[in-house]
Amino acid sequence: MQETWRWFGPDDTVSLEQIVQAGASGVVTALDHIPTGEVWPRQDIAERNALLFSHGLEWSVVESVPVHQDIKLRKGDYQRLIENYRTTLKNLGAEGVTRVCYNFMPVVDWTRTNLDFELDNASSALRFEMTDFVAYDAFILKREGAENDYSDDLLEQAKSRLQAMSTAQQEDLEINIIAGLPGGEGSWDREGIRAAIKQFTDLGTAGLRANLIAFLRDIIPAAEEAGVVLAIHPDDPPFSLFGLPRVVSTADDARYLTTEVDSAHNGLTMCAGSYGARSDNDLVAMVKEFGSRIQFVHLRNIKREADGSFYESEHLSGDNDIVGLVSALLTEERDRADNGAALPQIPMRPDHGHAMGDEKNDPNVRPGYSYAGRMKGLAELRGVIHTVSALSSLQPR
Ligand code: DNO
Repeated sequence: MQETWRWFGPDDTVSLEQIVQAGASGVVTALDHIPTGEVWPRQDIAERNALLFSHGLEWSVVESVPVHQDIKLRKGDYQRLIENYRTTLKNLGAEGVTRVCYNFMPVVDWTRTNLDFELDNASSALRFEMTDFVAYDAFILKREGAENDYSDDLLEQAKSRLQAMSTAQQEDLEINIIAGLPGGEGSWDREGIRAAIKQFTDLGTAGLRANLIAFLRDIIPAAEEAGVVLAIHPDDPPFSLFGLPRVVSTADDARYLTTEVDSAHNGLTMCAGSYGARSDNDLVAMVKEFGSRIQFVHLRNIKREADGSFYESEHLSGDNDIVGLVSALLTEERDRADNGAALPQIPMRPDHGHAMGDEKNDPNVRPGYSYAGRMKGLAELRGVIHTVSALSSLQPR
């Protein structure tokens, strides 16, 4: 696997020199200064590329070229926005940047309720706690119909949780949920998010799924022509939030979108932490099934709880079978090499890391994107990759 590192551009707290020191050879980055929906000019792409290249790094994956909400709704100016998306893919391909991650989550990108969940070893992790989320949705945002989406027990627990929170804690919870996490697409106020949610709940699951397939039919031919592969990122968390439809949460979802638009350029991101937040997603089986369609990997672990809550554990210590997953991915790479693929390696990045040491209380460090925490994760994962490769090369084919 190619070791890569997510970089948020020149104002990231982690420098390109540090990425090189961590041992990664590729960078995962995006042109976040370009508003969602606008074309990424070739010049801007070339500049970012040259900057990485001057450090001996490769721009392995774009994460993300965000998909405008109007494309997800297929309303308003969506045709122009799709044309822009095609042009961006063309420009990326022309500059030699050939892998693009994106998602089709409505309204909110990845979502957590607690960005500073203290672990036993005093480092801090990201956490999604169902009771807190419901407290926000039903009693702070007061979304219409929220009470119908949760059990009476959960609503009771959420009410007591809310009563136990100070005003400052309630404000923090709101910021964590609707103000947007790194790599997301900006933030909402209460009125704005209520209106956006309504549009998508009116559209419903079938409608959103149809819009995803239509979008893929619109852009995959352009990706093929540009020599770019797309890798859709799953919903994080992989279940409905705010009663919103979700269409990239399960193996069934991935199967549907890869078969409906059956092109090698219509690929998947295997985000272990997102798919793995559901116990009914068998990650190893998914790698075996989707094989050559997996174009990008996020390696991360989580500890699940019965009500859907989870926190991000150390890379090797949660509920996901990381050794099994790595082993399945290495087998997939070997198959690609056997089939003559020019670039059999799949880019992976250590996804998220704990905040520890000096970074723990540094407000400039992006939640989940510390240097030390990710480096610890990368080092552990590198050990697994190395060991599994060494042992499996001893096995007869
Ligand atoms: C979180 C990330 C997400 C992801 C986007 C992909 O750390 O996995 O921000 O980049 O959802 O479009």
